Formats: sequence, structure tokens, C-alpha cells
Amino acid sequence: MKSGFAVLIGRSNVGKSTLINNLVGTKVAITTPKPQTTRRPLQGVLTRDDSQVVFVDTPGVMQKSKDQLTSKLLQFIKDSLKDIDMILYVADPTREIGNEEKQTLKMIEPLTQPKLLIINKIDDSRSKMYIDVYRDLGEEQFDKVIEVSALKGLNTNYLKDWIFEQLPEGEFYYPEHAVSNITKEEQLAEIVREKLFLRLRQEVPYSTHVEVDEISNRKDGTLYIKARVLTTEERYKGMIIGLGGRGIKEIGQSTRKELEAMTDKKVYIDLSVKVDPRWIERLV
Ligand SMILES: Nc1nc2c(ncn2[C@@H]2O[C@H](COP(=O)(O)OP(=O)(O)OP(=O)(O)O)[C@@H](O)[C@H]2O)c(=O)[nH]1
Ligand SMILES: [Mg+2]
Repeated sequence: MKSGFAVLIGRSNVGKSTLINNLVGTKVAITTPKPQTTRRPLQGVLTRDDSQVVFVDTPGVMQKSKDQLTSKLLQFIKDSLKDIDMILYVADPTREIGNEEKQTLKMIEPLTQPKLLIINKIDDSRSKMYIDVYRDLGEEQFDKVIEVSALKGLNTNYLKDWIFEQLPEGEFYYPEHAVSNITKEEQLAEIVREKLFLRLRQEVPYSTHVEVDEISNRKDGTLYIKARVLTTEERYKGMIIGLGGRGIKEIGQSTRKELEAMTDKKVYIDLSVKVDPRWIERLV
């Protein structure tokens, strides 16, 4: 048997979470066009015959900033680099190499595990702009370069084959059919957070966190969910709720639609908004 941990690392928005979902074959991580969507090192699992790879999604590396959330996320990234079997560095060739790339490259420099540079978003015509720069970087500092589109699933089978080839001998870490390490409550909270990120502007999404208090099956077959949206400040609370409650209602509706498609059940979701600035401290 073969098994191992493959960590996905890279700056924000390069498509790490989109790629995990593609590789695992189901949505385990949330994805949005906004930076810092991923906040925790979530694991996605892919098992093929007698081999199992555990992908570790990480928050995007962001320029050194003094805010508490960014420093916490950076610590999560550093912790995720311990005890791994390979490094999957994801790059976005529509954007040039900047300080964030340099910071990320420095983090993986001392590591001796196999290093793969994944050049993502090749479906986007703007990827031509910097693709050669990333190809050169790959030649110099990586064991292998693979170009993919996580969104369209281009070349991802080839990518999987390479990953499986690097796996060391070992027992499975998860049951054969597992896809992720997160609980139902955590997955639900993440889906609500995705909808918040998609709807809210500027700094507001970064003030929010979601906690799920109840998931239960009602006698009539509906799935009942009670969740709280937490925000750091009173003024954001109003913005999340929106005029006449329209904002929070839309967030609830889009969450419900996704859950109904996922579970094939009727879903009732009870969402409230609370001011609680201490959620960042509780983030683990
Ligand atoms: N065109 C194109 N867009 C992509 C591709 N992969 C991801 N995206 C888009 O890029 C944006 C960011 O994707 P995410 O998967 O959330 O990126 P991430 O690296 O996980 O970002 P953080 O969690 O914030 O670090 C989303 O709008 C995706 O739809 C791709 O292959 N092609
Ligand atoms: Mg992500």
C-alpha cells in the first residue's frame, strides 16, 4: 500500500481550493474570487486502488500584514508544511511573480520533499502573459512542472498520475471512501461563509465567521439548520443583514439551494447575525 500527504501552497486566489475539489472529485473546499477564502488547512482525500493521497489545502500566502487574521493564517500555512510527503506549489500565470511568490518560495526552499510547480488557469487567455516566467521558475527550482486548468479539468489526470507516483509506502490515513476531514457542521459553516464572501464587499467578508449550532432531520423530511454569522463590529452587522433583512435572506437562500441540490432534501435554514469580535481567537 502507498499513502502520503500532499500540501497545496501558493498565494491567494491561484486556485488551490478549486484544484483540490477537482482532484478529489467533489466539493470539499469553498472557492471564491476573493483572496483569503480558505482559512483552515482542510484535507481532501483521494483513494485509487491501493494508494491514497491526502491533499492539504492551505490559506493563500498574503503580503506581511499586521492584522490578526493574516498572521494566524500564515501560521496555519507554516504548520501545514510539517510531516508532508510532497509539495504542490500552485501558481497563477495571469499575474506576475511578486513579493508573495518570493515569500512562498522561501518557505518551501529548505524542504527536501518532491516539489511540483502547478501552473493553473491555462484555460484563461491572459495566462499567456506570464506563463514563460513560471516555466523558467519551474525549471530552476522544482522537480517537475505541470500546466493545468483546475476549473475546466484540463490535464488534471496527468497531474494525479504524477502525484500517485511520488507516494511512499504506507497504510491509508482515512477509510477508502472518505473525501475530507471536516465534520458536517464545519462543511455547512463553510458553505454559508462562501455565500457571505460572494455577496459582501471590501473588508466586510473578513469580519465574518460562521458557526453551526444545529443540524437535524425533521419528521416531515426537511433538514433543519441553525447557524450564526459572527462579525467583529456593529456597523458590519447592519451591512450583512441588509435593508429590510434582504442581505441575510439572500445568503440563506443561496445556501439552501446548494444544500438542497447536495442532499436531495428540503432544507430550512435559520440564520442570525451576532457581533462577536473574538471569533478570530477561536479559529483553529
Ligand atoms: N479561469 C480559471 N479560473 C480559475 C481556475 N482555478 C480557479 N479559478 C478561479 O480563481 C478564483 C480563486 O479560486 P480559489 O480556488 O478560491 O483560490 P485559492 O487559491 O484557494 O484562494 P485562497 O483560498 O483565497 O488562497 C475563483 O474565482 C476560481 O473560480 C482555472 O483553472 N481557470
Ligand atoms: Mg482556497
